[in-house]
Amino acid sequence: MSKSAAKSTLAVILGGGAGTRLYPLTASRSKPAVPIAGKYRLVDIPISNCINSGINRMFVLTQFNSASLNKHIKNTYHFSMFSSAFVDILAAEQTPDNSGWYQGTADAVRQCIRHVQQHEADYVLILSGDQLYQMDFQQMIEDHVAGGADISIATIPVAEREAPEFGILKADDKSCITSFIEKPKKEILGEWVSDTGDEMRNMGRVYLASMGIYIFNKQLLIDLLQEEYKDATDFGKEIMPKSIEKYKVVSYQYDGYWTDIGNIYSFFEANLALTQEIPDFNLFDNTKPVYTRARMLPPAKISGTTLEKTIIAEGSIILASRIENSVIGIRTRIGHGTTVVSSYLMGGDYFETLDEMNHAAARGIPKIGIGERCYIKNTIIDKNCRIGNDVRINGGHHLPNTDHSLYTVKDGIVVIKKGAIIPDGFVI
Ligand code: ADQ
Ligand code: ADP
Repeated sequence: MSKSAAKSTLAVILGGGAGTRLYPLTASRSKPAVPIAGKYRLVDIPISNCINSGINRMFVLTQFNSASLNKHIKNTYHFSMFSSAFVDILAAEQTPDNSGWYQGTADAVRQCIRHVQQHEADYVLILSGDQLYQMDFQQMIEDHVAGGADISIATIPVAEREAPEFGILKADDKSCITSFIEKPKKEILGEWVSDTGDEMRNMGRVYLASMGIYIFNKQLLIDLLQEEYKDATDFGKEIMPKSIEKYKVVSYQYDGYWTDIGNIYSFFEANLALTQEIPDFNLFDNTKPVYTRARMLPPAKISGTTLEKTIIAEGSIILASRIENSVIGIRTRIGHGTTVVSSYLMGGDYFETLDEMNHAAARGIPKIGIGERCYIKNTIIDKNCRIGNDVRINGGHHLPNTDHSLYTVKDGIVVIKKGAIIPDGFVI
């Protein structure tokens, strides 16, 4: 039964709304294409979870189909011509009379529902595109089917500090959801405490939060979006609170590692957390690989560098003095005498040739990568940046939020914009 339930499921990955929370990383690419963990893209996480759960038909909904997203999906996920597997990007068609696209998650799924309709399936799994986790959806689908649910919501116990950022719900002893509130105010949280088990209670995690991961019976989803709630724009704000009154909506509690990476701060933290000795998110798990594009890059080359809790992706050439608590992405070049602390360097899309480097140098433009004797801390450096020599970027809460042409500062994290040219001696 399990295999056929997963086989009878279509996944819809919500690739991002207006994309302001991850700005400037989304200034020139769609959110699913944002690079994470040195060599992957955001969209690789939900896609890998689906593939590892036996779900191999996926739609990625995005506001715009950037060249990098298209290329990444095309070059990464090619399935056998004899299988029905696919990953299709559905980009919003913004027309002068259809400005409503940005309205929300339900609206986005409604606009692609004809594509869902065309495929044979009993269930639709709806996923967010900006979360880091490794979850077996097969188990969730099995429970959904066995329990005769109309809708299932994956839930996770969270603490008081985080609860106002999520949909919070209560369920009865059969896991049927009895009440749901989207992003409750701190003052009313008291009414929303659940019995999440001893272990969770000891950590203060007594609120059951929606992970924004939903299973719908396919026909019900179509009916809800096209008829019953045809004006609803959001799952969390409208469809879920309304549906629990009429349908069997079930909570599927998940206790593994799961984190939202939808804003610069959480994105930064989740990347750096990968450098811990035993990270919560395990890239080294044989049974749940994270897939990405196979690039055929040379191994990283490192000389004279002291490395502490650092991930270095392939194709990098590192001469730095010291790197700690950092993620160094593909094709990163770092010059002599440079120190990098608590930073995520996304790396480069290509290697510059010697001719190109000399040509740039003649015009006073630094090479792609980080120059010599720099100090970089609490910083994200987007792809293809050219950081000169003796540059000092010292991120931290002492810096106010700003948006400069070369970088932004958000919550103490400096983000150097894609392709930025930072001249010698520049200080942030
Ligand atoms: P949020 O994450 O705040 O809460 P939302 O901003 O609607 O909800 O985004 C959900 C996902 O859909 C994100 O990945 C987002 O990028 C994407 N998305 C939003 N609008 C989109 C659009 N028009 N087109 C394509 N993708 C779009 C939701 C739930 C809460 C739950 C949290 C868990 O509403 O109940 O607790 O997720 O993170
Ligand atoms: P990734 O390794 O991140 O998946 P790709 O290998 O797809 O990225 O390359 C990223 C982009 O860089 C591609 O669109 C590629 O055409 C582009 N690119 C390659 N060489 C150069 C170059 N010399 N100048 C500018 N862009 C280049």
